[in-house]
Amino acid sequence: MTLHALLFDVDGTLADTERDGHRPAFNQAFADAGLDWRWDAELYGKLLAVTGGKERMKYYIDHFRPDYSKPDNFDELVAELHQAKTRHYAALAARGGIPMRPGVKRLLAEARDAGLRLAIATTTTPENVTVLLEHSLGSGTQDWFEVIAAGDIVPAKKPAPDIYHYALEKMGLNAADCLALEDSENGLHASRGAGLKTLITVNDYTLDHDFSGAAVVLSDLGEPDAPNRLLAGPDLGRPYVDVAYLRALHAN
Ligand code: XBP
Ligand code: MG
Repeated sequence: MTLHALLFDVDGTLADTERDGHRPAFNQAFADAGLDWRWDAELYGKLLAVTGGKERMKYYIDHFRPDYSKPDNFDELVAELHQAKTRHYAALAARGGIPMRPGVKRLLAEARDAGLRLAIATTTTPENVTVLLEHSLGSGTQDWFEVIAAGDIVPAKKPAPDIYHYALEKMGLNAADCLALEDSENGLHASRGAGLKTLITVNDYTLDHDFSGAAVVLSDLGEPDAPNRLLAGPDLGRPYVDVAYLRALHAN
């Protein structure tokens, strides 16, 4: 079995986008609309149980705001708030305000050099991905990814496997030929649901998630001068994730 491709999640995996990216963008959209909805970092951790910004807003109202009476055009309001939120997020990302996580840029460049095919499978909105890549990974880097599968392109978001099925189908690859890189339990359910071996790098919001079924759980991808920590899974004897590590993990 040869490793042919890597499928990357975005939020929490390529960059820590949630607490200081998506969250303030939601809050700005709420404030612009004169709503008293305000998501602090702790509440946002609970809201991350639901993927997708529109879905998250509805979950918030249903579970945390019994006092709010929904207008008849609630779905429309949510869609408008989400568009405003996307504009705020894009502006923040365009200022280069959201750095890539350790090892991400190095690994992507090495994978390209090694001839591995690259794709993205995320629940976030496509514009958010392209602006993040352009400004935090580098100009033109969206072309590194042969497929950017994102947002409402599939009817069911993660933890459903649909976005991974979509990306695999577009690439004409079997799950067995690929590895997925994820940061969350919802992401792992999605990738495993599509039959993909999955490498997890945790972040503050996902440290306590249940990662059973992951091929390995790491603190981050690591760098030659900043080794990562192995949290669960096989010790492949390498202090950071490179292409040789990924091939060994895939064959394991
Ligand atoms: C990402 C998400 C998204 C983003 C916001 O999950 O849950 O909802 O928080 O995205 P994953 P939008 O990393 O598992 O893909 O507001 O653009 O929907
Ligand atoms: Mg994620």
